[in-house]
Amino acid sequence: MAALPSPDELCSAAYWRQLCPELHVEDKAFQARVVALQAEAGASSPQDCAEVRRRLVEEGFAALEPAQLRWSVDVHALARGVVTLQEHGWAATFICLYDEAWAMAGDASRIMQLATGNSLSMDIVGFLVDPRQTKGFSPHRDRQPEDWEPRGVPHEVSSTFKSDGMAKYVTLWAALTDANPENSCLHFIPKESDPGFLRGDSDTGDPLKLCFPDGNAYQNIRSVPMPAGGCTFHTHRTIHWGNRGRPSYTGGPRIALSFGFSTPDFEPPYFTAKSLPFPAVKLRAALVCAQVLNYATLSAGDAQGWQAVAGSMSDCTASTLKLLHRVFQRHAKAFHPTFRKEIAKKFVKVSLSLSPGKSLSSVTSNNTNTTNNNNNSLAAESSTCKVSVEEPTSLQAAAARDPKLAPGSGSEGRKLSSATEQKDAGGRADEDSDDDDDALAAMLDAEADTGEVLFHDDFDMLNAGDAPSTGTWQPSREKSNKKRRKLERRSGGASTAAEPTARTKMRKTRR
Ligand SMILES: O=C(O)CCC(=O)C(=O)O
Repeated sequence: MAALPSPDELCSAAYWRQLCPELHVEDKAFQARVVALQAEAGASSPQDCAEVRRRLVEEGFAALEPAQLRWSVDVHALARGVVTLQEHGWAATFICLYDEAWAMAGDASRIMQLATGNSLSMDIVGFLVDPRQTKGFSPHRDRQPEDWEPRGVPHEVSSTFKSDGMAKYVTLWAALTDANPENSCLHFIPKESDPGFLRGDSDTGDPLKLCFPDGNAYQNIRSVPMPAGGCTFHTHRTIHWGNRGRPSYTGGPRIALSFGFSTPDFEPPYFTAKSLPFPAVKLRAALVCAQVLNYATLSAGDAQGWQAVAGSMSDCTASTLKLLHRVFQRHAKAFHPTFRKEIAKKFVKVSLSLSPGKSLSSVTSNNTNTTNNNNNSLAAESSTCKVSVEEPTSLQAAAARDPKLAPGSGSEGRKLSSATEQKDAGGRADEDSDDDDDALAAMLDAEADTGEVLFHDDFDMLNAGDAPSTGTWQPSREKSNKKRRKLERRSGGASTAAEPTARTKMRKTRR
């Protein structure tokens, strides 16, 4: 990418059309053809859907071969699109800018309706695994009590299953290219071999150790290689991962698109289903930008997994994060409050983890060698996304952030210090840096939006200046307070954070 586009370009159909002319964006004729095809027949037979249901309840995962599926679009065209996007510096999830991805979401929704009764939650993520550089996600469960408790769902895992045993959250993972152990495919631990599946995980124990009490237990692992056009299914409690492929592998990358499906009481859709089957391009752009931020905390705990999601964006700087956040903010009102809160937290957290001019990959390299000081290999922060990451030391290192959010080095082809980006990212780099502090503004916006104190620790830490000395910028208490007051005045009054009545701290949680 010669220069990052402006938020306007990012939200325009024309920009995405010229990147992948083979695909469609807001093409009414194409959309009508898809809808007609979908009306003719389901994407899989009722018998196959019934078998998926049975296997999900019995084992926690299932699979359908390409011959059992009838997608309304060409999955190879989607895979080529992901490669093209990657070549232009965009994460695989940006494939959701195209009508084809939403056509597939519609097909998947029909299968899921029959197999589970769950609806599209809009947690859609693209993966491109090049075994020479990246791998699939490390072992994790998609959801933990920290994710559902804030929405009022009881802590007990049993409350996240329906009375017939079906999970209230199920993922459909579609292989857009062949996926096998050479280039990474998915692996599952069956429900009956996983004590924490229904019982829950302890904060200190390692769920994987419980699954593998002896050598024989490793034989319970089930690998599911899948040709392009096939798909797998797993519940939110099923431990799964994408393996590390063979580094000397010379075939094509493994590309996949995963769609989350939930019940509204467990996890409401990120935006209303009324926007389906083909959401407006602005909404797609906002969702994808938010999803990249949503998964960006992975950079600290599973660097290569993060690279599979983000591609060359894995190396992005504060300026790119800011651009993503800005695009999301433009349409934030269209999203569910819990998702808005989640994205604000993630944006703040990731932004604060960056040193001046540094990229997310430098956070990664700082953290990959650190030992996880808890015993839980599935440990994670609270996050409504499919990742399990070690709690990054980012909050402790928060004062290492860049006050001017100065554009820094980008990855191949990404000129993050481009004029376009600087203009959008403020273009005011030489002006009052207080006005540039999007992370602080995001904290206040999110707190005003939710009426909750979400960032107490971050404010305190910034004010106290107790972060480890990194030789980089550290705001003084006075400066930070001044900035806060200024932002509060701008947003029309003090946020609830100014005089907290109930303190809701950013919690360190585990999965
Ligand atoms: O593709 C991968 O490596 C991981 C996929 C995954 O964890 C998911 O879709 O839930």
